[in-house]
Amino acid sequence: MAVDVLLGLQWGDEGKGKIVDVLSAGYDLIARFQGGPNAGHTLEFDGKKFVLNTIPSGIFFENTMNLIGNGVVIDPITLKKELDKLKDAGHDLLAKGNLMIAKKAHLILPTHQLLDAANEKKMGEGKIGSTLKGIGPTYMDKTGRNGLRIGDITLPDFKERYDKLVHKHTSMLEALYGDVVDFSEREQAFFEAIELIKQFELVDSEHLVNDYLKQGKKVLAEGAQGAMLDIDFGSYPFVTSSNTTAAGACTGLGIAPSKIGDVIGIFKAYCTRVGGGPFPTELDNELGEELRQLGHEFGATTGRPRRTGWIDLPALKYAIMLNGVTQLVMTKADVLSGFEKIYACTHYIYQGETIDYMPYDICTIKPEPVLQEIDGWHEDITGIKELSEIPARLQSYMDFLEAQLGVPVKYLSVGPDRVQTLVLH
Ligand code: 2SA
Ligand code: GDP
Ligand code: MG
Repeated sequence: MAVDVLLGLQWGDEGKGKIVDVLSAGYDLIARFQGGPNAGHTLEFDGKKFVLNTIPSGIFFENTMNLIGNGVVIDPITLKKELDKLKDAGHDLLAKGNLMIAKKAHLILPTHQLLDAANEKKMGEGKIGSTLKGIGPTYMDKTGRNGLRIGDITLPDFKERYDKLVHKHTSMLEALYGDVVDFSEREQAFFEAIELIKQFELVDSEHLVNDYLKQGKKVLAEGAQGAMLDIDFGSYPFVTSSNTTAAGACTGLGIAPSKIGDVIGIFKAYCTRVGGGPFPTELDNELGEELRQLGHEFGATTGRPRRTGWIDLPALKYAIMLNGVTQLVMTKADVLSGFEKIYACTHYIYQGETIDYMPYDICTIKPEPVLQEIDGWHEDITGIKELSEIPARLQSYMDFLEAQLGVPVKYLSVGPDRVQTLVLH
């Protein structure tokens, strides 16, 4: 058995949460492998809507286990809020026993968030546009070999270890920024949340996942953010601090590359980005605003307006290559219904040359998109159930994309609800 990986191919928010939920019934284990509560994965079914930040999107299926993997960074306060909210909605994960947490996952401390905010403030105009959830500083402590991990919470000297790291953070904040705001309330909430986390099964995720595979069980690794936000290959430095690409599933769960099966890449029929950084096909105009309103393009975690633009094929091809994508999922095609013409960026004009790949530096030298005009479709597709109902012009848009990208579009999503999904192949 192999681990299938599902991830975003753009700048995040492609609809990963929705699609993981759709696929979950066919898997025994759903495992988040990177990122943290910067993620907002939205699921809708039976008239209800849930936004998950740290918890995997497979929790609504009776026979599916869920794992927060070692590559994830966990803010106990946010995790407790997520768990409490789910419990209020009738989904008590502790009672159900369908969530496990990797001992090697790192902890986000209240002071990591203070550092995140202070760093962003210092950068001013050139800021990353972080979600301010403490992601960057936590991964810095992980790679700097200072971090605290979930497994540490059961150690008798956890409080001393915590105090030592907090002392380091407050000294940094004082030295760099002069003062440290009071975080005693958050600290109290942190330790309360730790008590709740202790009640969950804390596991060695590498053994757990490999044992699942040995037993012939099906595992789906759930990515967060998107390929263009990858720490190594994204639009650096406007990226997140983890490997959002398929390689991150290996390190973030403890599985060998030879154990990866299908790689399911998700993209929107257009493109969005939230936060700072380059966005070659951005529509910073009325049309972009129309797309934002029609697609409800606002951050699922922060509520920030997402920037919108046309689909970017050089960026998508790059993401498909990096991830070894074997199946594509196109979401939000319904949002484009009614546009007379839509556009796809097939090439960039970069330093006077026409190129069809992602160049090294798109931050200081902006690629100009070369756009191909495509006839739009007018039909409302949100209720379609049969392949025969797909409008001809939408079908030719998908045929065009498949030809350009060289990978089949296996699923088409035509609305936010679980049932608004068509299997194409
Ligand atoms: P961070 O917080 O340090 O990881 O931010 C670094 C960059 O990564 C971007 N980022 C995201 N982009 C899209 N969606 C994300 N999740 C939320 C959502 C975002 C929100 O689902 O809508 O609510 O604003 C996400 N998380 C991180 C971020 O914007 C920075 O550009
Ligand atoms: P994720 O981070 O990739 O899980 O995506 P988000 O949840 O941040 O953002 C995707 C948004 O689009 C959510 O509000 C989803 O409910 C919604 N969504 C997902 N698929 C579709 C679709 O096919 N059509 C429409 N209209 N909305 C969708
Ligand atoms: Mg999201």
